[in-house]
Amino acid sequence: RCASSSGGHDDEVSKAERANRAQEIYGTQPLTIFSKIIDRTIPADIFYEDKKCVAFRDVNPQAPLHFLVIPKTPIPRISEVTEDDKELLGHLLVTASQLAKKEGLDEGYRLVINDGKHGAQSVYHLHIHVIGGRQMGWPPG
Ligand code: TR5
Repeated sequence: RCASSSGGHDDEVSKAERANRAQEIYGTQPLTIFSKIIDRTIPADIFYEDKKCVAFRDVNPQAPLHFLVIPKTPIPRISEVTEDDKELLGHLLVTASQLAKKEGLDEGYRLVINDGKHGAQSVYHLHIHVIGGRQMGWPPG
């Protein structure tokens, strides 16, 4: 069982609420754990890297295949992007699509970007979830 094996939905939501509260209190966040993954000070299963982004497997997978595509530059969240980020955002999506293909997700998959409190974002470094390998439901929780 992949989904919610350790703690489940409520844990994820409360983790996200704590992170959101920290962001409200501290404003611009200090670097997150994802920056440490990028610079290899914290281990992660990085399976793709280029000049602008990295991709690694989610430590708490919600499906048989679940990985994250993140920019190297620490943009905190999708609601804070600007016109200047257009090219980078396009690159992240194209990379997600190419990696999904490489990983064999030829029956489809789900891309997710969580933002802020209502989006249940828990790490304030922009990331695209690529989730697949099983039938997804709709609407999401
Ligand atoms: O809830 P949002 O959208 O912010 O997603 C954050 C995601 O990061 C979750 O799916 C977590 O399971 C994932 N995550 C958190 C950590 C982590 C990770 N994926 C890979 N490696 C990780 N390390 C080493 N540390 C984490 N704290």
